[in-house]
Amino acid sequence: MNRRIAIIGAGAIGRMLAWTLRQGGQEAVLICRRTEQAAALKKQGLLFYETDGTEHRVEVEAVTWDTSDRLPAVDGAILTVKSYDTSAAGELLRVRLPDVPVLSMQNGLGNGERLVELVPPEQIALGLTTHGATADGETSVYYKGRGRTVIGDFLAATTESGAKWWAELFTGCGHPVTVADDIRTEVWRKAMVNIGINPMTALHGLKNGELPLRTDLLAVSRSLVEEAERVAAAAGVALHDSFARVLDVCRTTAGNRSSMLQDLERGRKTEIDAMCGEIVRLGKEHGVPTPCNERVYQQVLQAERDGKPGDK
Ligand code: KPL
Repeated sequence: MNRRIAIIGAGAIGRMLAWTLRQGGQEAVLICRRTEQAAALKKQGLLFYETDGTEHRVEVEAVTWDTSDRLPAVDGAILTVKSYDTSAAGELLRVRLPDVPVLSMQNGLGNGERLVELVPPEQIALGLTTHGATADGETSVYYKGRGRTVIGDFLAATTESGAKWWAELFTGCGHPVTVADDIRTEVWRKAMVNIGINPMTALHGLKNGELPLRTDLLAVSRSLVEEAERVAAAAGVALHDSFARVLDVCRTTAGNRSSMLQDLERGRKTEIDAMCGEIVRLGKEHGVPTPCNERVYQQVLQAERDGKPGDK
């Protein structure tokens, strides 16, 4: 059956998912922040580049989210906005798309918790993907390599599983999805990797593979992750070996510049609030001290204000 899916956030992952849906014969409506991007997507379509450089162009619908642009009726909505825009996107869903299943494919902690303030919990699924994609200009996306996508229901014991619906939709488009029974733990596990890598690479202008070579900085990363593991345990999420996973990801993504480093280099707001910021907040709630996360959180906020990464 043909579905029409709204994708809120037309960055790399939003564009990759729009392409995937179109490939599978579904409709995609990209909801963009900026009028120029919506206009460019409407005019030129979406350009998808395979890893060998082969170019594909597909037509997509595109609208701007905070104007009076009419939103077409859709069967579901995917959030791919940065974590600091989750509440704004949730408000858009509440007002303009109140009854559809929602899938958050975002970085960091707390996205489900922000959404549930605006969208009924049984409508929410959370997802993670390790497929690589890089956005270029307003309309292009470069596919960087296959990964794995997992989706799970925000309410673990829900009877009407939105996660299964999303998994069938994507699998039918040639993008296999695993349904996770405990997506909360998966979200935490991924967030641990981001907490271990993103702030220290961003503050010191390092590629992921350079971090393990700086033992002084790596010790800070270890403290960030160990504190965060204690907070997770207090919040009922048992995690093990998070720092070993950080080292593993530094190795497998050695040439990458973390998303936080790229944000600082471009003078943009980072997702530190959904990483160290959320650890500090939850630490206070559960009575777990988080001095290292607090310090690094403030350092990244300062670097955002200064508009640049620090020195190596
Ligand atoms: O997800 C990432 C990010 O940069 O945000 C990692 C895994 C650290 C890869 O760069």
